[in-house]
Amino acid sequence: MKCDTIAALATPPGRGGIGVLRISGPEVAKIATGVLGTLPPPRQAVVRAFRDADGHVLDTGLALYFQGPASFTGEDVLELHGHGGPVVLDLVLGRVLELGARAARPGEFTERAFLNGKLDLTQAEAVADLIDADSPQSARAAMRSLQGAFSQAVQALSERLTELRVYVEAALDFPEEEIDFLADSAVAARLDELDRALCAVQDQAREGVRLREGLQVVLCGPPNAGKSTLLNRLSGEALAITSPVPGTTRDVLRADLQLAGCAVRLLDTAGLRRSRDPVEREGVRRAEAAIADADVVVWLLDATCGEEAAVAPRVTPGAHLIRVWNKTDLAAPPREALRPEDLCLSAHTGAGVEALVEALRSRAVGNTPQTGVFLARRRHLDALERARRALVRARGALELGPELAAEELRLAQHALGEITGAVTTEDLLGRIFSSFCIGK
Ligand SMILES: Nc1nc2c(ncn2[C@@H]2O[C@H](COP(=O)(O)OP(=O)(O)O)[C@@H](O)[C@H]2O)c(=O)[nH]1
Ligand SMILES: [Mg+2]
Repeated sequence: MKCDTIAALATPPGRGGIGVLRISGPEVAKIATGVLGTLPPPRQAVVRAFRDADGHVLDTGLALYFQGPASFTGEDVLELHGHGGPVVLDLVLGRVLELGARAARPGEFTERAFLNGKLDLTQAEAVADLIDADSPQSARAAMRSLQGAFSQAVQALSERLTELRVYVEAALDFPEEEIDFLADSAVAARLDELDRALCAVQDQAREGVRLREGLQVVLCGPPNAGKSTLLNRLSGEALAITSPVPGTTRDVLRADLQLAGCAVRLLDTAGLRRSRDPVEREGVRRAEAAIADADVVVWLLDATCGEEAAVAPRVTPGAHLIRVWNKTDLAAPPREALRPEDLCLSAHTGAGVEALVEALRSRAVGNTPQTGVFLARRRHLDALERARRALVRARGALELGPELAAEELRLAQHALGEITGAVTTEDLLGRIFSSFCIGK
């Protein structure tokens, strides 16, 4: 039920010059009359006394009424700007709740704005990202998303997909005459063009995620290669347990570092090997998931063992792989396995680590986005990737028949719809809005 009235403090708790209480929903006019005596004229700031049930003045301040749908949430909204003291604000909030409002959940105002069509999902997320932005760059990128840059890019892809679907589905409806035009290279060419456009948006979104989360660097490799020792060396702290016993690390460990002012998120993972131990197997599964999400994968090999034991990590296209031989204080890497681009170091003594830091730093600097990037989230990357895979499958299906191609194109469009919220599930909305602060 979305038709009740919600209220919350929109300013942070604690003392301040002013504190703003926000109320949204069908009961706003009744509540305004109860607190202020009369309903203020819409969109005009008026000075009023805020009164309790007995008519005693709790506070005086500005009242601002927005009549739905011309408001942030699309519903009737009242803002009460009082003095910013926790007790006095609490008294006014108590009065508002007494008049029929209920306390809002985190993000509920923005959720209503989304449900009432005031914002799409990427814009709603951008509201939270703008509030959370920790650099001028990320604030600007969040603002671009909020103004709809990301939504428009996704929308444009979706429209081109629609045109293509119309074309392909026509072949379904008129099988005799139209079957040829599927084999026709025009459809294939348009699919390729769309694929390129999708890749471009994917690149921008990837940069946007990096801006939000930092460059994601995953340390992986066989058990005992020295991954945890390297994490500790790079972070300058004994974060991870290291030991000669293979399979020590099971959980993914995280260290957030700054390299030349660029945020880097370093992840240490369980060694990649087959195991019967269910806990270790789960560790390997998590390692593989981290690798799939990485911007840079550092594949660490043990110079004392050679390459035979090593399972190559499966790196996603667009990510960067750096192969590193560790324990070079004990042995030189096997000559037949050493490639010219490999790095050699000792996590134990620190020799050669600077070259790896430099490689990561140049990657992080090279990836610092320019203007024009919109802030994006992993969920967007995931949806873009699913759309892309469906397009690739559609391309392969063209020769097999329009039914298969049409279905893949439908799936691609569905994935794009998840980004802007054209297609949503309760679960997804719950996850997104619960991460907001209360009052937003
Ligand atoms: N001599 C030497 N030993 C190392 C080096 N790096 C790691 N080790 C040792 O190798 C063992 C396994 O290291 P660990 O970091 O736990 O490996 P992980 O399983 O890849 O995380 C530990 O006993 C470490 O002290 C190195 O560069 N040189
Ligand atoms: Mg380890």
